Amino acid sequence: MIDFNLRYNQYLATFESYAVSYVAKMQTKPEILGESMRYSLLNGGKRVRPVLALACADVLGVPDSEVLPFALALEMIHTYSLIHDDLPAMDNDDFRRGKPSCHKQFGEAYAILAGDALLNEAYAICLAQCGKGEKYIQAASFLNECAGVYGMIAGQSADILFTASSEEVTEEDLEYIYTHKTGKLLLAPVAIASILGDNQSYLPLESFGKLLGRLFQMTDDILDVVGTTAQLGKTVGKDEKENKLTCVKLYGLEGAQVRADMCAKDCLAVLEGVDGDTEFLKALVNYVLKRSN
Ligand code: GRG
Repeated sequence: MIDFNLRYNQYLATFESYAVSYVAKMQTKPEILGESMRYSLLNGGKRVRPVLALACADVLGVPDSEVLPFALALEMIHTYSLIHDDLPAMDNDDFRRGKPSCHKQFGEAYAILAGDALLNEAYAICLAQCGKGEKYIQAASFLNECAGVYGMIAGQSADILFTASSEEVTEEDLEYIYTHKTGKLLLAPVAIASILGDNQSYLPLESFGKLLGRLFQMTDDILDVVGTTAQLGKTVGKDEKENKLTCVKLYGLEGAQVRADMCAKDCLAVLEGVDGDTEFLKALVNYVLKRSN
């Protein structure tokens, strides 16, 4: 039996040292640009997406060195989205990962620029991989699709549109937000690992990534109700206050919890179709289901 925490921390340490050494080499003028990027990127997130990328790569026998650049690009995109989401014009949160959010630390203008710069740097990292061959181009394109107009940004736009909407909201609307806002960036690490592994187990891994993204957002919605600011490092209870479309709003707390349990079971079931040792991924499903931050 694997020691889940030990393995998670090993993947995390591998990613962290790669990310730290990459950003240490960045020389920006003015310095505050690099400082604000590093502040948010190296600010102690859970690193679920890079851990997923490394874990899926392990299952498929893809070396860390192949997947790490994409994992870093992905985490940079995730970080930019959090910086922009925290801005007053969006979700307006003063705290992120237990610390002042980027705009509270550096001001709104620098926070916008730190987000923009992280997004650009993410694609610079991907472009540098593309010369290695077709599958690297495919991996970079996949990430771009997940993050962009037909991915996370579409999901965030829908989330804003449905917040405090006087229109009747449906299960389909919620599904759209889940799939795009959160789901795409959790699908990306899983699918990219498979692409880099010459599409091994692509279909079951794709289903796994989609279901895990759904589960992740369900537990996020639930934690906004049952979690504490100290645990989560951000303000809680905002979804209800702002009348956001969440699974708790649609199904009630108990209904949301039952659906999260069902979704976790579906994640485990699709992993049966993956060739290789998926014990860590199964334990990761349980971690996402039971997470407290
Ligand atoms: C601004 C284009 C744009 C998009 C913003 C990320 C996002 C989209 C909104 C933030 C709010 C939210 C609930 C997003 C869903 C994804 C999510 C659960 C993000 C938090 O991810 P974690 O828990 O954060 O992995 P850490 O801090 O651990 O990295």
